[in-house]
Amino acid sequence: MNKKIEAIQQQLQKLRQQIEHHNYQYYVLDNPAIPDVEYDRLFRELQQIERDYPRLITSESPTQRVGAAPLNTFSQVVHEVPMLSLDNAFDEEKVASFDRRIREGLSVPVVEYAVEPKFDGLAVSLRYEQGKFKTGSTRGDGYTGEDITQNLRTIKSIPLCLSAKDVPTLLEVRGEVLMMKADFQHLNQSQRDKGEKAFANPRNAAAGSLRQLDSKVTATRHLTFFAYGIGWVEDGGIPKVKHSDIMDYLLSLHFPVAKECAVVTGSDALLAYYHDIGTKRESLPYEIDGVVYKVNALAQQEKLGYVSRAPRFALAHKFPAQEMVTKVLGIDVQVGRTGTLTPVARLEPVFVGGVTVTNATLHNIDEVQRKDVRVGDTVIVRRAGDVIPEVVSVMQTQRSAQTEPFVMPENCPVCGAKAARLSGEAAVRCTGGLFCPAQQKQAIIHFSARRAMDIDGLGDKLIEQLVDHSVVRTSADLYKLGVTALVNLERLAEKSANNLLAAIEKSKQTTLARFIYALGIRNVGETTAKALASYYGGLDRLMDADLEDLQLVPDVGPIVAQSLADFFAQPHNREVIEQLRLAGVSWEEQDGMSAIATEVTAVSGKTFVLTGTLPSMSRETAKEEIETRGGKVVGSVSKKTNYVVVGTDPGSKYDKALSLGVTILDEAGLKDLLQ
Ligand code: 9MJ
Repeated sequence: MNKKIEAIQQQLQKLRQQIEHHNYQYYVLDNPAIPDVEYDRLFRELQQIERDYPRLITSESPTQRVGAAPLNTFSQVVHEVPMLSLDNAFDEEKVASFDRRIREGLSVPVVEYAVEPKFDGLAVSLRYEQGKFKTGSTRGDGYTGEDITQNLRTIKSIPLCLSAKDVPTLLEVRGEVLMMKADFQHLNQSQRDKGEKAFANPRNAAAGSLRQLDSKVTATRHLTFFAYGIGWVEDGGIPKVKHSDIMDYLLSLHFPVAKECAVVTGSDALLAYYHDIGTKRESLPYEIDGVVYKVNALAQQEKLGYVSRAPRFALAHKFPAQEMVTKVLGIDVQVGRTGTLTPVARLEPVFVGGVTVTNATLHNIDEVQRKDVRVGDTVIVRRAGDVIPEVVSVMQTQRSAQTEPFVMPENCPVCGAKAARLSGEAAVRCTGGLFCPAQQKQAIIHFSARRAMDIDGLGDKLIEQLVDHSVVRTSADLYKLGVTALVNLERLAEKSANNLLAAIEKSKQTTLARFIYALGIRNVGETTAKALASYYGGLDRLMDADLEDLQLVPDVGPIVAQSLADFFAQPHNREVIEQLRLAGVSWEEQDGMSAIATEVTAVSGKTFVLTGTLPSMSRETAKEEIETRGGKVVGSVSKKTNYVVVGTDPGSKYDKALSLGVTILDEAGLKDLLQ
C-alpha cells in the first residue's frame, strides 16, 4: 500500500476510535469528556477525509451510523438461538414457589440469583462477527425476527466495533431498545409543535422509531439500548461460570448495562430487590415494568432447562400495570384552590397502578381537545407512582356515533361567575374570586397568613370549620366574629377564642402593601403588592386604574395588569373590600408615584427599550429615571414601544426598532426627554 494512503488509514482509524470513545463517554457513561463543539470538529474532520477518500469508508465508521437508503420492507433474520420470553409473576407467592421449584430441581438449600430491572422497551438481538456489528433484529416470534440493522446502527450507545483482546468470532448480544423518559418528553413536545400525533408512552415511541423504513427518521429519535444477556457465542474470552460475569464482560466491551443489576441470595432477597426497585421506579430515567430474576450459575441454568418457550431458571416479577382500558362515564369540572377549572373524567372503576381508579384528570381544555375525550369513550388510563391518574388516549375505533365533543362551561359551576381564560394560559379560571365558595377557604387562609394580615392563631383547620358552618364566607366576615360564634365550634376554649379575637382586632391596623397582597389576586405576590402600593399610594387609585395605567407600574406586565383588572371588575370583590374598610381595616395612604407621574407628560405612559451601553448613565439609572417619571422599561421591542434608547454595541433590538420604525434616542435624546 502506498505510504500516503497508509498514513491516511491510520489517521482515519484514530479519528474513528476517538469519536466512538466520546460516544461511549456521552451515551453510555453519561459523562461527556469533551465539549460538543470539539466533538463536532472531530466528526467533521472525519467526514472531510472520507469525502476525499471514499474508498476508505468502512461500515464501522461513526459517519455510517446514518445514511443508508430507505428500505421497502424489512427482511427476515433467523436467530442463532431463539429469543425466549419470560414466565411472569404478579404476586409474592409465585416468587416463593419459583425459588422453591429451583431449590428442589437443583437439590440445593439456597440459590444465588442475578437480579435486573425489566426494561419496558423492545427486545433486540445484535450480531457481531469478528467484533464488528453486522446484523440487528427484532425478537419477532422468538425464532425469526426482522432485520432492523440500519435503525439500530443509529443508536449511539450500541458499539459498531468491539475492542478487546479476545473478542469472540461470533457474538449475539441480547437486550432492549428503549426511549429515555426525557427524550420521550422532548419528542412528544416537538410532535405537538409540528401538529403531529404525540406518542402514548416511551415504549410506543421506541417501537414507532424502530419500525421506520428510513433510518434517517430513527436517527432523529434518541433511542437507547441496554444489554441483558447473550445468545450464541463462538470462541473468545466470554465467561462461562456466571450470568453476572457475562454482564461484567459485556460492560467491558462497552455495552450499556443497567446500574441496578445486582446479585442476591434467597427468595427474601428477591422480594427486597423488587421493593427497592419499586421505590426507585419513578426516579429512574427509563421506564421499567418489573424486575427479572435469573439463576446466576450457568451450570445450574443448564440443568434447569426450558419449559415450552421460557427458561425455567428466570422469572419476570411485574409491577402492577400502569395503564388500563376503561370507559368515561362523565366529565365534571372541578374548581381548584386558585379558581382553576379542571375537567375531570369520571371512569368506570379500574384497577391500575396498584389501586382502583374512578377519576382521572384531563388537565385543561387544550388537553381535552387535543385528545378529543368524550363521555362514553373507551380510554387508556395511566397511573404512575403517586402521580394523579390521567387519560392517556382515546381508543377511537371503539367510539360510538352518539358522542359529543366536550365543551368547557362559560361560568364557574360552583358560584356562577364568568369563567375566563387569559391569553397564553392553558387554564380557564373562575373570576368569582373571594365570592366563590370553592375558593373561600383558600382565600381566607391566604388573607390571614403571617405575611398578609398576620392573624395569629387562625389556623387552616379553624378556617375550614368556620366556612363549613357558614360562620365565615369572606375575609370581611372575620371582623364580625364574636366569642359566642367561636366557642360553638369544636374544641375552641373561651380563652383561645378571646386570644383569636384580639389577634383579629390587632390585624386591622396594616399597610397598603400587606392589604393588597392579602386580597389574594392572581399573579400578585408580595413584591408586586409592594410595587403597587408605592406606585399608587392609595387603594382607590389602584382600583380605578385601567389596563394601560397598571402597566406603568414597575414590573407589572400585561398578565398581572389583566389579573388586577379582572379582580376589581368583580362587584363581589369590591363589596368585600368595602366591608373590610367599614370594619376598621386601615393603613396610611400616601401620594404615590402615579400622582407625580401625571405631572410629567413627555415620559409618563411611554414604553422604553434600552440597548447597548450608554456613555454616562448606567442602565439601572436610566430605568429608574424613566420609571420615576411614570414611564415603563420593557425587555423587547414591539410596535407598541415608544422609544428605543441606543448606546454603543447595541443588540438586535436596534435592528428591530429600525425595521418597525420606532423612534430611536441616544443618551442625550433621553436626557432631553427626562428634563
Ligand atoms: C428485560 N426485558 O429487561 C430479559 N429483560 O432474559 C431482562 N429481559 C430476558 N432479561 C432472557 N432484564 C430472556 C429475556
